[in-house]
Amino acid sequence: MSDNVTLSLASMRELSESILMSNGFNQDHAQAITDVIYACQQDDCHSHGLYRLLMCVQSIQSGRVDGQASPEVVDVAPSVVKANANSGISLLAFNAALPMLIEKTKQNGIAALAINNCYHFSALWPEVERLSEAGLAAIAMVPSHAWVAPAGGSRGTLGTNPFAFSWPRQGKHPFTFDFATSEFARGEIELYRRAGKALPEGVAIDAAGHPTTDAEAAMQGAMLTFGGYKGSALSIMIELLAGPLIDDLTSKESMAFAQGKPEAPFHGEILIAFNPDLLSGGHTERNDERAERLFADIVDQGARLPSQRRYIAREQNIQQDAVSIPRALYEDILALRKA
Ligand code: NDP
Ligand code: PYC
Repeated sequence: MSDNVTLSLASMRELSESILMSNGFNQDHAQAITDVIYACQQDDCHSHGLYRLLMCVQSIQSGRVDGQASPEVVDVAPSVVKANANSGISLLAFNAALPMLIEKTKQNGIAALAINNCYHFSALWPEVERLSEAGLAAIAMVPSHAWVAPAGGSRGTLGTNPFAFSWPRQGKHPFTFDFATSEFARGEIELYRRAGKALPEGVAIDAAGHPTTDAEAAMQGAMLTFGGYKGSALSIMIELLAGPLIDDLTSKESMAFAQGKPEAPFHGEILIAFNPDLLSGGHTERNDERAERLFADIVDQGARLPSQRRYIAREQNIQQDAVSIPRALYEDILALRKA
């Protein structure tokens, strides 16, 4: 028997929605969550694809995530939208606020969306990619849980704090990147632990503060930021912009709020969108060409653009109408289905 299971794209969607709904998410939440899990799995982003069904179900089973929550969107100012997720998973709040964020950005050149009171488990690239599909550049940031030591420190204070950026391109997929500011995302370490694989050096320290390549010891100890003090400073910026700036929790506060329960982190999210047309004074065409020359210069020397791997995986998986996941994960997911 193969160690992997192959699913058609339609059966992946059906599996995700049915697992979520059988555990108490209403159809709107199940669809919003599935859209992002599906997009990640389709692009072979394994740490935030079907694997995340485990976290979503654990979160609702812990009794605090509201699977029926209706988000409220508030028009705060010409360039500011706030969305209260009301203790639901963040994604429905994002979907509800997206049209207003796009509209404000188109009118004013720049606009921000603060999502508050959300449980957050997802990759950020699907969100910034949607803003670029509307012709905008965008960034997005969230804290998580205090698993990551600041550079020079020895205990978790910062989250894995992802940062995503997207730039629209005429007739092409956007230029998008999205990464944790820790050397590895937590989800990636969990996948190493599940596979019984050693981590590379420089990813984590154990509970005694010693470097470790053992995924379990890393989870008991602290993860490290990427790029030493530089990643550490970016991570602190994300704590501030997606925490106190928008009246929401830091990673440390979010971890305390969870009280040790295996839930998705509870906090806020900030997105900022930019309208190239207004900011370039109406000269988007010539500036798009300059951006394309920049991308071409990178690719010409054999380097790859972020998301290039993802777009290739997307094309292949759509063509084959199939994604592949480890059998052990598939069985864990099936075990989540409630009668
Ligand atoms: P990765 O290290 O896998 O990849 C990060 C980015 O770098 C991707 O855009 C990737 O493009 C690009 N990239 C990778 N290798 C290269 C290369 N050689 N040249 C150019 N670009 C490259 O990401 P992480 O593991 O840090 O994060 C994975 C996901 O986890 C993210 O989507 C993030 O949002 C999510 N996350 C979510 C959190 C949350 O709290 N919600 C917390 C932390 C992470 P490509 O995809 O094409 O390889
Ligand atoms: O992979 O670090 C992570 C993560 C935290 C919350 C969701 N994903």
